[in-house]
Amino acid sequence: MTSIHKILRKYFIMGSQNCSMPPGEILKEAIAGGITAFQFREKGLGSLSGEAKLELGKELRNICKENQIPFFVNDDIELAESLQADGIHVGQDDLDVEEIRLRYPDFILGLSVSNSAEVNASPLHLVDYIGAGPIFATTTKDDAKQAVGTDWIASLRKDFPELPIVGIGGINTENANKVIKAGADGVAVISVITSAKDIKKTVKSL
Ligand code: TZP
Ligand code: MG
Repeated sequence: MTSIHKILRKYFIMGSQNCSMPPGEILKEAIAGGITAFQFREKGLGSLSGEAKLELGKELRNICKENQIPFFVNDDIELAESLQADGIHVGQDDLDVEEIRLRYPDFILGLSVSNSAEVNASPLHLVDYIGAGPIFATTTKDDAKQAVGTDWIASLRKDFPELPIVGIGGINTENANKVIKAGADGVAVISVITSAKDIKKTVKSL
């Protein structure tokens, strides 16, 4: 099994609401470009629910399986279970981390944190990685909190030398390097890939 640090390197997140072409096509291109993980995040304005969400999830899950790309589901634990996901990613207001850990010991478990108060209140010993951000301003998530900058990554790295950290929010081919230099194991991105003219090239240059 690949280490979690490597999995986080180029972590692509997408739901149909982020796409102006078929999500499966985008995912295949992103895989060809070299993403190291994928998260199905069907959420927000224009997102699918019920059977349609499940069907898209199955399609994307299969693409990941065929290409040996770790597949994560955002929030929806039942969906993660029925798609036999490799992992689940939750936010501060979602499912309880302790309960997930207890019920699904084998899932790779990720938790979003947006500031130090959240970090201090989170059971970090139970999670496999944190998603820290938004690092830069983003318009992709409607309820995104205040951008924290790469200095926060550096201070997290100092406080938690061993903790797997992926930076998220407003990351593109120009600034990804700053996030890694500050100490993150990887970058998690949505729009830089979903809106790219040349997806493969964009992923390569991240
Ligand atoms: N969580 C914090 S920022 C964000 C999420 C899901 C959106 C990231 O999208 P983009 O387009 O890469 O800024
Ligand atoms: Mg959430």
